[in-house]
Amino acid sequence: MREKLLHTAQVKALINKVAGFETSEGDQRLKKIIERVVTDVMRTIEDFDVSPTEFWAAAAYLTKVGQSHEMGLLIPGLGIEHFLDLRMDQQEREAGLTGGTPRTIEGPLYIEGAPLSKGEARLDQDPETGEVLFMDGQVKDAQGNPVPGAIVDVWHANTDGWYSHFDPKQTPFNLRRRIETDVDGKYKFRSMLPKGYGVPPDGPTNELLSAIGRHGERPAHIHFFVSAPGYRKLTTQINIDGDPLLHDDFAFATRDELIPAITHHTDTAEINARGLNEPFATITFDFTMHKEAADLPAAVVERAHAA
Ligand code: MBD
Ligand code: FE
Repeated sequence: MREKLLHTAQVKALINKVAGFETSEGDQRLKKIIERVVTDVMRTIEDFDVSPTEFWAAAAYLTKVGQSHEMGLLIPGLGIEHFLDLRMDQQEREAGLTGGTPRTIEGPLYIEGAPLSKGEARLDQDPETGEVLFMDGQVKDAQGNPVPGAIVDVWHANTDGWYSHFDPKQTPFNLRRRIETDVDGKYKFRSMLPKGYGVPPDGPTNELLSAIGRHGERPAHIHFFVSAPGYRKLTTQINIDGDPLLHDDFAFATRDELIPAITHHTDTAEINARGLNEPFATITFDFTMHKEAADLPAAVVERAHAA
């Protein structure tokens, strides 16, 4: 077998210099991370006999991911955003924090500053064809007490699977609202049942997923941030039960506790009572929040949002 260059004194000395170990300047932890990442890239090149042409194709690929603003798609597609969730879950468990509504990934399509209202909201402001959804529930603490004044920040795709702000056909903040829970910790909203999202078919994320035989589709879902003073911010989603991709999400965000029952109402009297002409759906989902405490991983994840 050919000698591994990575094990030679020459390459070890190279990596040592690359990572900045020959100077006392700079951040020590970052040096170790750079050492690891550079070593792992070199190991991959060597073990898989990656040619220079292949390597430069990979560099060009990453450039394209950035230029297409698809880093936020590639990362969940590679399971890394879900892995970050699993790590936070683990750290919480180790600190004795269990139960509560599970977190799941934020995804790349949140926009700050959605209209704020008290108790209830209507999310669909643009005309759409599809099934009307009424969703309601309560924000509670770990003991089951209501949390009034919590902010339920909700966003989801339209009936074609597109998100406002990222879709020139929708008006700003369509299907995005912040709802403050009432004295009983309750929220409710009217909207339209979303369709699942698919990554841009001609983009670099889909290019890689296709090359490894995968798809870039998500089942229909609704995103939430739930926050209240003194509580740990909850980042989560619910899935729309019955979606064929429920357990085949390219972003790995589905969790069993996040698939509430959905009721499709077809009774004429019920339809009329809601002032509608077509069958509609209802979902009830309560959020259970944890009090903030010491020795827990930060519940607020700082990340850049489109604006
Ligand atoms: C989405 O709507 C989403 O939630 C994720 C995680 C990735 C792409 C689109
Ligand atoms: Fe989404």
